[in-house]
Amino acid sequence: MDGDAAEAIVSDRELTDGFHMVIDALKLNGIRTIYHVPGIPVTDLGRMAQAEGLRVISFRHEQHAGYAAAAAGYLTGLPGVCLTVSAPGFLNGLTALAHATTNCWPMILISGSSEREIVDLQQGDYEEMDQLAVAKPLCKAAYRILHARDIGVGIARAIRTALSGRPGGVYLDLPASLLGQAMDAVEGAESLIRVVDPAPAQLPASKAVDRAIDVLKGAERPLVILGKGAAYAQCDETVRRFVETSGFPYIAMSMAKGLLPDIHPQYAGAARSLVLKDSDCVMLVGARLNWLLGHGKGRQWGEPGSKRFVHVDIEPTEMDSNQSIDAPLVGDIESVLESLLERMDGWKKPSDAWTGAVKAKVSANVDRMAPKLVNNSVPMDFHGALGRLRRVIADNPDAMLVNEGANTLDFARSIIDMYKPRKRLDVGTWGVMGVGMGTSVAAAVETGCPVIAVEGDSAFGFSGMEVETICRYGLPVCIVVFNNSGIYRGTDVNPVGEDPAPTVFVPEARYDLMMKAFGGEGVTARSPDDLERAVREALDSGKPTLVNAIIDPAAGTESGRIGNLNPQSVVKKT
Ligand code: ADP
Ligand code: TPW
Ligand code: MG
Repeated sequence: MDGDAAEAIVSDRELTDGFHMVIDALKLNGIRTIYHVPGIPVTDLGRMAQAEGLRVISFRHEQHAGYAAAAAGYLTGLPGVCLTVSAPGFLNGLTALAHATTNCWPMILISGSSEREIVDLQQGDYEEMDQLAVAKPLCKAAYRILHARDIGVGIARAIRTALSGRPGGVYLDLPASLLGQAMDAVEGAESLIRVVDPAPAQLPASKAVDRAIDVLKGAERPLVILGKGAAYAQCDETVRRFVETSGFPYIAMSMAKGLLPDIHPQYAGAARSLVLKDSDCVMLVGARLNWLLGHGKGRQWGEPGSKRFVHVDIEPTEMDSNQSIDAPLVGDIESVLESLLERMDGWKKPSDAWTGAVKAKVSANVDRMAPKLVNNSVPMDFHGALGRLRRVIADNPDAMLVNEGANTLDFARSIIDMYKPRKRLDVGTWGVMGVGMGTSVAAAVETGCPVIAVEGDSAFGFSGMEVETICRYGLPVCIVVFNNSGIYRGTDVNPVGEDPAPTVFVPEARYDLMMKAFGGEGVTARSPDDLERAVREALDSGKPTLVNAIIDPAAGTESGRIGNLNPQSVVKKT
């Protein structure tokens, strides 16, 4: 065939290209939303994705698009997708990818990149960077696709890697030249892969289940700790049946709150110190014995050697990471709990002596807290303000609660009861400030429920510009800024000069005006009554709202409840 004839045949055929194949591959695998910041070389990818029916949420900064994708992964059990431009945009998205991986949430950071030939010879391309190498240590896996015919495989690998086993972040590098590569449309479509069963059930070995049942039967003072892995697993009914059949008291890690309602009779959250110290057997379900649990040792855990541990996790290497595990149960939470339940007919529940002691402690602590939560003091303290938000959530159990800050986080976690699974989204395993607005956007977009974002004023500042994103998409997000004019407190003074102390902000800053600037509602609340009214109005209206809640600048404590982690100087203060 001469050249002209071949060309005629080719041009008669329908062509596709890298842009469209990426979009088709994502859609084929159920991805519906892309969190994004446009620019070279992915501007058209975002536009075309929107034109092809994907929801494209365009942010002001990639970090927040990334946090949105991370939260979307946690909420949906499908990888959240963030799309960024090369080098600086990629780097801005990377913190979120590492955050997703640290939290065991599925996410894919897709970034455009410069030309390989130029990058590899370091010849100074536009936004040149060896992004694959940079991403590798910060995620589960990093892949690069060089040819349009490999897009199907590349996206399939990214999805399966993000979802299977312990979920996590995946980096997918798309050089600019890939996107424009042409391919026969039929061959292109045939090369795409729909990932079948991306998170396969992983059954525990029968011996491991027997061993765990023996340990649990031998326990006199058992305790279950539910972690966010149990919430992520979306087997809520199985978790409930296991907890209720066992009769064990349980506590919930921050984001597992509401997996069973926090008002459940077996919930021992208000007796946390007692159950950690006095239990003789602790069963961890999708929770790691990391810093958040004091590594399973130290005073809060009672006498060394006083406990046996049963650990349910999909990741085998998590076992014994901090404490010797007597009964490792490696598998997915649903399969593991179902296997246990099969052996629990006629289960003998723990003694009244234990469950009664726990309940007594819970009610004593709840009673002690109650009066603090109904105060209407001005200036507001954390208890007065959060007591009202607690009531609002009780009346609106479907609302999503986003929460970050130090005191604002720690108090809200213990004061605000959650009633339904996966409603509480916060700073996660790293304690990252700045997740607030990205997470709020994802919470609204992925669930369609109203969002209340309870934000320290410092925490809010990390992502404050995204209020424009919230207004632009008209999302039902009510941000409550706990404005104590600083990080932890607003009272520090510089002992030697004119500059403000490093932890304080402009006093009583008008965060409410930021929301007004973009067409949303902005309100200042000085009393708990004002605050409650403003948040209820925001929920009723569904309009983007920012409530600037003025909190006593002296009310907080250093680092909230983790001040003990601050290193201490040995030099005496002058
Ligand atoms: P928390 O901070 O709430 O204590 P972590 O993030 O420390 O929770 O722990 C979550 C754990 O859940 C991780 O170790 C992860 O491997 C595990 N996990 C996630 N999904 C599943 C699942 N489907 N089945 C079993 N374990 C899971
Ligand atoms: C990405 C360090 C932990 S908590 C916090 C900072 C800066 C802010 C606390 O002040 P806020 O809350 O939000 O006003 P409150 O109620 O106590 O006054 N950078 C990142 N992550 C973390 N964790 C920090 C800095 C930090
Ligand atoms: Mg503050």
